[in-house]
Amino acid sequence: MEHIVSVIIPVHNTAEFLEACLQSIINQSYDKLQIIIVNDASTDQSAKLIDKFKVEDSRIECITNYKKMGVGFSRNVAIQSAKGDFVFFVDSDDMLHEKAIEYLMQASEPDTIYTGNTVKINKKDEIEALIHQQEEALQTKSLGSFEFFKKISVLSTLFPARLISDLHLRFDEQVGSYSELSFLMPIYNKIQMVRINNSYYFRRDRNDPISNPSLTQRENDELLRDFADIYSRLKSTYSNNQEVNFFLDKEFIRLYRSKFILLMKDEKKQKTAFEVLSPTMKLLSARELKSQNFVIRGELRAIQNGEYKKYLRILKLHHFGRDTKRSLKSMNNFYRQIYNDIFLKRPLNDKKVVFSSFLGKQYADSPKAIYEYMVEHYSDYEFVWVFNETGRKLPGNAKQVKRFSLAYYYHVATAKYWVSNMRQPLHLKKREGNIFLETWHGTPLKRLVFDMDEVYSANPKYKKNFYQQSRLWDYLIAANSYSSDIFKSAFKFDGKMLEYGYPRNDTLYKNNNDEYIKKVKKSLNMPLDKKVILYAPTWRDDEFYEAGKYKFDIKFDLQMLRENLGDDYIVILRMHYFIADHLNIDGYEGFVYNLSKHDDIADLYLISDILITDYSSVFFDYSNLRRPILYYAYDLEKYRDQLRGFYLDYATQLPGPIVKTTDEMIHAVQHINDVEEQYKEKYDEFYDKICSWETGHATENIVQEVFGRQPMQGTEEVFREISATK
Ligand code: C2G
Repeated sequence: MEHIVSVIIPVHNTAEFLEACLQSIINQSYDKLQIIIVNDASTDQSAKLIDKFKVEDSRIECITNYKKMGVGFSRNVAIQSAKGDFVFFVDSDDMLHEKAIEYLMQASEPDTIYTGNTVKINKKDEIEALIHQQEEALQTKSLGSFEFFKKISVLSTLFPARLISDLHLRFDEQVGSYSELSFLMPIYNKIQMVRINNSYYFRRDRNDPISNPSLTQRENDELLRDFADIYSRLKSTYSNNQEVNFFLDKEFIRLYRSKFILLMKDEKKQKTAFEVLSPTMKLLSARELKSQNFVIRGELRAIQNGEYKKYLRILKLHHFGRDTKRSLKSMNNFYRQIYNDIFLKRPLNDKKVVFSSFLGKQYADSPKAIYEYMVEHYSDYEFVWVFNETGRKLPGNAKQVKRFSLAYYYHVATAKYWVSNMRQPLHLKKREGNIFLETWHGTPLKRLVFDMDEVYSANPKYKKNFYQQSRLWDYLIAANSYSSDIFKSAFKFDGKMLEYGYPRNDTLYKNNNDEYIKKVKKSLNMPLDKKVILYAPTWRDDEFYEAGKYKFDIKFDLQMLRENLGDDYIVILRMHYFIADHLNIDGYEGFVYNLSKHDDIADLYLISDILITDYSSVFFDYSNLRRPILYYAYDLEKYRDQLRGFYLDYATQLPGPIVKTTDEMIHAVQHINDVEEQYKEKYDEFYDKICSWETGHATENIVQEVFGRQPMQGTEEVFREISATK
């Protein structure tokens, strides 16, 4: 007779992952399953999904907690209903390889616990690729208790039901995290463990630890509270069991050094954390204490004795030693230590502003507009520009510093104001009194941060880092109400939104005249008798060499373009600032101009007659000029449906046509008057939605709000004269 496996899945608000999880369970090749789902008072769509699966599969049973009871309680309730010969736990955001349970069931030594491989996964298609991966013959590996238990997890493991009932294995119900320790400790060193390498359990590394963190993604102070609680209780239960004691102590120190010590760096949390740590550390065995090195031993002793101040002193020394060691490894680490230890302690200069645009790559965008306005009207301020390559010709007398140089760190540490159009480096610290004006760099079409489901970019910590960085922003500029709404949800921004239009677009109102356009064209050595097509696409999240260095090649046929349009037009190619590939335009001189390295795209908007783009935010800005826009979206389905998703309906809400081939592009350009006529109504609608705040005066409104109004020139003198005559 085949054995039954009871699969236990506690669920709390995981609707976005649950379908994939349950599907992977009902698809198991080993089908003698009792599937017990415990809905722990979910408030999202989880209950609906569970019902749907229940109707489809009679092996599914559901238990509902009407109040949130936690994962320990939920698993315990399910254990009581488990009728199988084995129990297998799955978390509701994870997935199984289709043969995960079959492989474990093939191994059948009695009195042995079989466990599979746990693989961390953060994208849906990674899982899909692996899930169908078939393995050959059974591969087993004997595990020591320490090796098995140190992951403090019951996942991916087949537990004999008899073992659970004989030893009354239960999860702790008082803690949110580490409740497995109570379940696992009674079998520590009592039973043989074997890993079956063919069995795969896919553990989802959730990409949004802010909105819906998994238990392991909780904040360190919550983890410390739970660990301290369960550790203290288990130490007393197992006071006579040396092996369990040894294991618990080792775990405590491991967690202290990897997680809890970080709390001690956080001035807001260190005192409370110390108060939790101190009584708990008293339970640490002398043997474990002795095994630590001199510095750690000193720290642990101070914690045990409740000597808070002494502890902080030792810790400071510890960090100093570690930072110094690190700073000897690279110049940048050295500068960072000087930034932390010296520059951040220098007084803040209330009249210093540090500007940066596109990660130091360009003198452009809203920071440029703000700077140029301030040069004229706020002459008593000191200005610093951050560039990757300094020595540029700028108006005014801004200092230029190389990004991540010692001078850079000095100025970011001592300037009261930061003006940037992108996220600041994670390691920069905001001081009391610092004001951060985040201009951002475009009205969004593609979904951003917390509005994205999957993250395909080079950095899997995108959401977490973004959240941390955007907490430092005091002001954020939104060019239209559409952006303002999106930024609130996508960035979870709750600071001051500046709603005056984009400083970077003021030039589109001030300089949209023949004289200016001719001047720019001449400076770029362009013919004055040809019309200009500007091609400015965006980057593709999944095509990169490394973070910040993306691939791109032109997909339309330049030769065909020249043959058909060359008499009347020239073409500007303008790549996104993330693109690392160099375009080869040999042979197209005089027809194609590669201006990817040109600083400010606004001038390119002004000199062009038609914009061709894809999903870049450039068309929002360009629409201020009311000139025609074509959308060359050769990979629309992939980009929209898989990589990003959009805020607008791409097929119906754009102010111009989608062209997918070179032929269609040429045809649209040749009939551009018809295109304009055809899209007139949509364009007007779009213009009203996107450009209604733009007056050409966004910069001055924003500068006055952030930096305060400057006294009118001459006012002080007049005032002084009046006072003197009184
Ligand atoms: N840009 C440019 N040249 C391009 C593409 C973009 O100079 N070929 C500049 C434009 O100023 C544009 C900005 O970079 O508005 C942002 O580029 P996007 O293509 O929109 O992409 P991204 O950097 O991902 O920003 O809310 C906007 C989004 O964040 C998009």
